[in-house]
Amino acid sequence: MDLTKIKKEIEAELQKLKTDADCSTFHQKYLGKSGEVTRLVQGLRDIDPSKRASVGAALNELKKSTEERLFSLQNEIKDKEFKNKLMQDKLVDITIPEIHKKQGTLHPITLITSEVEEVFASMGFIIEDGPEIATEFECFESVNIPKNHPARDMQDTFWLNDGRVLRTHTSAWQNHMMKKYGPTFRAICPGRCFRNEAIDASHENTFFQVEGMMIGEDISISNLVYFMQEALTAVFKKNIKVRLRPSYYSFVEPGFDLDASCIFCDDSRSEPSQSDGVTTSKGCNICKHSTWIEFCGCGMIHPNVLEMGGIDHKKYQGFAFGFGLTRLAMMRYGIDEIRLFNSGNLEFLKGVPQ
Ligand code: FA5
Repeated sequence: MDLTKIKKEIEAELQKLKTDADCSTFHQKYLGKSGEVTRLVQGLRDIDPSKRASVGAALNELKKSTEERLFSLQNEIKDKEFKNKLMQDKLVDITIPEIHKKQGTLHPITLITSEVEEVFASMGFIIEDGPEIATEFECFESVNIPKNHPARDMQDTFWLNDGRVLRTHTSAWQNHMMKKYGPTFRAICPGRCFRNEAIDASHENTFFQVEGMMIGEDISISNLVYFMQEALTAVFKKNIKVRLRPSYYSFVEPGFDLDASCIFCDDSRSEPSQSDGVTTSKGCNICKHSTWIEFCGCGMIHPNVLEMGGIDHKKYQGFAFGFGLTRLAMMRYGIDEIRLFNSGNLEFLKGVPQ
């Protein structure tokens, strides 16, 4: 088995990858079920037992490094392809003179929304769009927050004269999605939300969220953990771990806060380290040296909420989550001031990588 030769061949092939389709062909050729590296690993049983351990270790290393290189190259390529597609999209008004077209950039919320939609759509989620004005039933009662329930105080609300509200969360669209799609579906609903809150560097009165729901038979929290981990890994192009902490939201039972492993931390610093006799603490300033960042609320949909959506809670279960899309954009593009998003500041907009 000539490992040096195959290593060289793999390296040369990796250099040639230009499109997402090239990456898939490469994966099939080397790492797929009957790929060359896979066959070498399978062939280990036929080699001299005295050499098996060392060859096995070298092969595993080759497989792992090839997978990692491919994963990061494929993400880079996909990113480029996606951005090219966005820039060519019909969203651009072709009647605008050429000179203006070149000056424009996409708003970070537009970019992050498209990215999140693309990731969830690739995992089979329907993309829903709910209205920014909701009835009191949609925003509160349908998600198990009756009148006078203390949970209403957590979301300071803008009321309209006709008794409707500017939705305080995208959960206001949960009831509609259940009635529209019935007892088995998965969907996300991104959109603008409003809360009558004091504004500071991380709180706006107008911000974006994404609601996610998956309902069916035998759905559990493991499904939620899997999808969130996959989605965050794809958005941040880095392996992200997630963990759950018990929390309270009246529309889920049990309810959790989901933390993501800190995207800003150098992975090698996930434990305290020592150099020149000085111990430095783990993590970074952004995760307050915990290596975790609080990401979203989630849980198993409360039986009352399923019933109000016309779904038999004894037969079907589901999870729901809701995360701050504006806050995600802040993390993704390294923006530390939320007020910039609605400021109309062109310098800020031009600075966001397209
Ligand atoms: C909710 O709004 C729940 N509807 C989320 C949910 C859905 C829980 C489904 C369980 C199941 P919360 O109030 O924590 O939860 O808001 C969710 C996210 O919205 C926050 O984590 C934060 O990222 C974002 N957010 C909330 N208020 C603001 C604000 N004033 N400015 C910017 N982002 C905000």
